[in-house]
Amino acid sequence: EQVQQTYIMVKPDGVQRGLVGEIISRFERKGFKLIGLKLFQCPKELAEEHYKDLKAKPFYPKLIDYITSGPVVCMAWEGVGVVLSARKLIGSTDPLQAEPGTIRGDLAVQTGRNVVHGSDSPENGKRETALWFKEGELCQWTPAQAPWLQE
Ligand code: DAT
Ligand code: MG
Repeated sequence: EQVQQTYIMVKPDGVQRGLVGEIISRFERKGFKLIGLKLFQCPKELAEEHYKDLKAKPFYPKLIDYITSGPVVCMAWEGVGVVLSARKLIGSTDPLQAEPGTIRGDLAVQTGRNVVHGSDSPENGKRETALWFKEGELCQWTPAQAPWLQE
């Protein structure tokens, strides 16, 4: 029942393929609250910090090259249960395994081009939101639809 934050990012392939609006809409229409949004060219150091847990993986260098290859769209979303729910909307890491109806299931074919990132725990949601956004870039606001989403 706790309000959580999650960091969602349209990766460079999603931006290049013109999928930004499509991807934002899926979280927006679900009913989560957008508290941060920007187009951003990610510096290598930030990509390395974001993916530091994967440093030992063979695909890590390619992953860093990919994430820094062009602009990304950074988003922070807030809501009760938003972290796990966003992961479900995104689908499995491998788009060929991702269920139809999910973002990766509908819009991608390869793990190395899986169009979107989502935090995997409430702790990482906070960590990644703070990593990608400065404090003044986040907005606390009350959507007009709030009473129509939750009783
Ligand atoms: P997710 O993005 O679903 O949280 P992850 O945290 O395990 O997945 O990995 C981060 C990203 O690294 C993933 O979105 C794509 C890339 N990746 C993961 N496993 C990979 C693999 N086996 N081969 C190539 N890229 C991989
Ligand atoms: Mg992950």
